[in-house]
Amino acid sequence: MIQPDRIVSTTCPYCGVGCNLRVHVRDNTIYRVTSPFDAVVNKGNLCVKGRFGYDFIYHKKRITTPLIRKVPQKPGQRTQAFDRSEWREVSWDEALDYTADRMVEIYQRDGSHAMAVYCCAKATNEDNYLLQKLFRALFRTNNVDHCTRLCHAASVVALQMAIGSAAMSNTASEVILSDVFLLTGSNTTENHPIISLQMKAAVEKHGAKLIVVDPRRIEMVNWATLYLPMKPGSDVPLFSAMAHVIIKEGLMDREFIEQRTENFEAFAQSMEKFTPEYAEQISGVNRNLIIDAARMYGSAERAAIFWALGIAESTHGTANALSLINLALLTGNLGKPGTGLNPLRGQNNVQGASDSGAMPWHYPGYQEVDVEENARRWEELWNIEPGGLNRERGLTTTEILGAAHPGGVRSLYIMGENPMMSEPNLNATRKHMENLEFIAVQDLFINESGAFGDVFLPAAAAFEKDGTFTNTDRRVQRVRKAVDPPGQARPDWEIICDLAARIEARLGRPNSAFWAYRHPEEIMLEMGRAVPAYAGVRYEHLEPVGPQTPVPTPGHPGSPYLYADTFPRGRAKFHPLEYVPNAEMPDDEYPLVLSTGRVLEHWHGGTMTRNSSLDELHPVALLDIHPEDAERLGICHLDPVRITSRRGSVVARAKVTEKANVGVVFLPFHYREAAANLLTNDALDPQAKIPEYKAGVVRVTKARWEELPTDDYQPRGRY
Ligand SMILES: Nc1nc2c(c(=O)[nH]1)N[C@H]1C(S)=C(S)[C@@H](COP(=O)(O)OP(=O)(O)OC[C@H]3O[C@@H](n4cnc5c(=O)[nH]c(N)nc54)[C@H](O)[C@@H]3O)O[C@H]1N2
Ligand SMILES: Nc1nc2c(c(=O)[nH]1)N[C@H]1C(S)=C(S)[C@@H](COP(=O)(O)OP(=O)(O)OC[C@H]3O[C@@H](n4cnc5c(=O)[nH]c(N)nc54)[C@H](O)[C@@H]3O)O[C@H]1N2
Ligand code: SF4
Ligand SMILES: [Mo]
Repeated sequence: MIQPDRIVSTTCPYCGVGCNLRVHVRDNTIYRVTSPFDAVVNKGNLCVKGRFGYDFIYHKKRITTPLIRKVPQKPGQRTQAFDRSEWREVSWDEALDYTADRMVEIYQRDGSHAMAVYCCAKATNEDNYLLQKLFRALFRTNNVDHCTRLCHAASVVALQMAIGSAAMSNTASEVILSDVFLLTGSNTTENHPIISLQMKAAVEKHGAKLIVVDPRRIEMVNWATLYLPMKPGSDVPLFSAMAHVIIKEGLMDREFIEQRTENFEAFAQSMEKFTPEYAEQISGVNRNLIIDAARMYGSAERAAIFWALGIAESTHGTANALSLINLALLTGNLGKPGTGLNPLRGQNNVQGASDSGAMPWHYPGYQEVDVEENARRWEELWNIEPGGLNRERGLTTTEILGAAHPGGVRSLYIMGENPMMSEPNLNATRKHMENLEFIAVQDLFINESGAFGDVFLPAAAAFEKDGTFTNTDRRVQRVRKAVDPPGQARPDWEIICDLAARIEARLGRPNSAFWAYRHPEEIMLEMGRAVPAYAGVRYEHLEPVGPQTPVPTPGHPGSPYLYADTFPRGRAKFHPLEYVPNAEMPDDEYPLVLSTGRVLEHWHGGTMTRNSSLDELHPVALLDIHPEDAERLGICHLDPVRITSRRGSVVARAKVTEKANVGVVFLPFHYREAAANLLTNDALDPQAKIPEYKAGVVRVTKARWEELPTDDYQPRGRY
């Protein structure tokens, strides 16, 4: 057996569970990843990504020197350059000078509204804090956002409206204390694998009852007492019908409602119409199942709700999330262990990037940008003249690209995101990218978006730098450098500091804000000075277990569950609801609903996992389709199929499976050669601005074998 030179403790760079890793290093090379049995988050368990998915850092396509495009790009005529021969290798000085020159030129000509940045939920809290600081303090813009907009934005907006805070209220592992838990819109086994183990243990070892509500027969259904196979987009009527039953049968917690909530009467009145019969018509779920679910959840001593994107990624995502929040308020299932409202956050550091201010309407700590007192607080901390910071809410991820035209956004800085795979309606996204005047990219690889860039700044991966991630249950955990970055790649925070100093010099305000950090810990301390939830975070207290925010003072043990006595907004608020159908409903031309999402082995646009050994396990795009639908269309297992929506068309292979329900097909969005987002609808939820990824309509037809994407080969993995 290889003897390691060192074993480094760090945090998994993939999902929001935040598993604790031990990285085994020999000769400055990672050769193995394990996890200790006493790891607080994951008890030594890892999924295939944490265990084997680290080798993307060694892939031959990794970029390790700064690059500038050889042919200067013009707005309206930009092209993608994946091949390194289309780029010139340059020094860091040249790359950073060039980036600063181009951005300052655009800013001085067009003003702050021409500038925008995508932050990165893969990068650390410290990286994100600095990048939003750069754009707010130097370019005076709030056009700062990240993938949270495409993710749980609706959950965040709904929780802010009802409670005043958006994070998970409880700790995922507390599920073993629940008598009943409701799981909806979350394919937990594939997307939060270690939390799914805790859920299975809750059922098997602790006798908890599980209610699954999902349009796909996901694996967790095997552990469920009740499974409600709903039609996509019918959440509001279904969960409101549960509320209807709970009210009618007197199962609500009157004391909790009276003492801790408001607006109950208006809410109860709006629930009148949501009878189980009405909900059955819309959701396709038998009324008796809805009544059983209501009784089960409503009469439990401790009941928790877990949800993910099936709720949020909808044109009525905010209402969907409110329908779940209403249920918890109605039954007083908040403020105790084993209860709560738990949106399972996706990226390793999406909670942290949001906390760190990578959002257009908020400074770090969810402080609204249009509140004078907040702006003054940050002006003081960042040494900016009074009135200097922009008081207007910025544009969101999707709005930034929509504004890519003369007079709108001209310069986009992308740190670790891939809109050309992750945004809806990619044919439209492509036009927006083409129309930008300047694009700077800070990533590990030239991904589909980076290929549009003018300049590429090679970043160090999580295994190559220090910092912190905040996981889905608000735990602040250390990220530690295990190996040196390859070539000239540098940690994100260092790149941002060097760039900021150059921009300041060009703007004639040298050293206006502070950029000379020696270690990420100094960045965290600065953020803690103005963000109460992080005020007590000290690197030395993150050993061996990081505390859960809020951590108001140094040495504070952290907060496993929230709202024991009060809610951030005082009383929690019930919201009356109406049913609104999806933006597109099936018709003769497009008879099937297309749901999109993930598989266990891959990550989003695939930049990391498809450049790792994980790709062998699931190498091609498969469209899940129910046997009845397949038979009707004359499609056999693994046949090539063409999937067509109003926006585009792709060819993939069919996976005939009862995991799909009749009328709903499912395509993962990981595969560039069959990009699901060429098909998806870019209609947005009016409040949260999140797109309808889970419910476009499509037509599926048999395709010819030669229509399969050229790099398709016989699937030999799990299928
Ligand atoms: N392997 C892997 N894991 C990941 C990721 C990854 O790319 N790969 N990404 C991470 C990220 S960023 C995120 S945000 C999470 C996402 O985690 P999930 O939300 O679990 O991911 P999806 O695959 O999008 O699954 C959405 C679920 O919602 C269901 N659904 C679809 N439509 C509806 C509806 O109308 N109502 C309801 N109630 N349910 C519906 C789907 O059937 C599916 O079970 O995963 C994280 N974990
Ligand atoms: N159809 C459909 N589309 C979706 C969704 C869906 O369910 N269906 N889900 C949406 C959701 S929930 C999300 S979160 C988005 C995700 O969308 P994105 O955030 O755009 O996708 P990722 O592929 O995770 O992009 C991460 C990038 O960061 C780079 N990276 C990794 N580590 C680092 C680092 O330390 N530093 C730097 N600088 N870069 C790094 C990776 O190489 C990669 O290029 O997709 C959304 N799009
Ligand atoms: S469950 Fe998430 S955090 Fe844990 S090993 Fe898998 S990807 Fe990493
Ligand atoms: Mo996400």
